[in-house]
Amino acid sequence: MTDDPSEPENTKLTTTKRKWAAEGRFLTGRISRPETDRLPPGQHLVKNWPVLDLGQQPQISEMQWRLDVRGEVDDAVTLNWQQFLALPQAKTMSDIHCVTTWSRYDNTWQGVMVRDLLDLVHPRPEADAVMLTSFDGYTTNLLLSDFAAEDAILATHWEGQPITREHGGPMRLVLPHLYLWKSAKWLTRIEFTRQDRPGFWEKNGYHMRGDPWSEQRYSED
Ligand SMILES: Nc1nc2c(c(=O)[nH]1)N[C@H]1C(S)=C(S)[C@@H](COP(=O)(O)O)O[C@H]1N2
Ligand SMILES: [Mo]
Repeated sequence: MTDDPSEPENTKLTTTKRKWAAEGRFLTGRISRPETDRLPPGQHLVKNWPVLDLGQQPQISEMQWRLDVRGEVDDAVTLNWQQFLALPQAKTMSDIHCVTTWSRYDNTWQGVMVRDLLDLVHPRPEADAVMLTSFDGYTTNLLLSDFAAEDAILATHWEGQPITREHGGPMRLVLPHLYLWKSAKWLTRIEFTRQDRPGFWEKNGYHMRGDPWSEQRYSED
């Protein structure tokens, strides 16, 4: 199932979001910075936590679960659930910002810091980017410099409880400084690459980087 994840199907949401990208929906033209502006431009706060995905929410048992870390690293590894939980455990608190304009403050997370995973696999100097692949076939790309952010966490818990299946459990990435589409749910493969190549939404009109404070919602062309 995870060896050759097929491209997710066209869905109503995909079509709508492609249309938004084409129209430049939600762009305010303002630029703000996290130090001065906690809430990025064009965002509003929510108290609940909306669910957004391509409509397939895979159910992965602890037996089936694998995290495959490969590509431009010295020590490629495939971890099972027990091995993943044996990595150093950490807790963080962060805000999340979705490109569909909602933000949610002060989420508490528990899991493995991305930096601890990097210490384990030793990315090579040639590694510039990562491609993330999930159990539902979703892909998204990141520059290694973004993936290696201090607060990036491979999260298993939210607010002290295991992350639910709809929010990407048993494990998802949380990368607070970029729009939430970069935070792959049901993550199963991290491939280190020399070149930054577009993932699913990035091929569908969304920005390669996705910085909320400079409203990098859509690709330039
Ligand atoms: N595997 C996977 N991860 C995904 C997605 C998806 O469809 N599949 N959708 C992305 C998008 S577009 C958003 S906005 C967030 C939503 O996360 P949430 O449902 O926990 O709010 O997940 C991101 N991660
Ligand atoms: Mo999204």
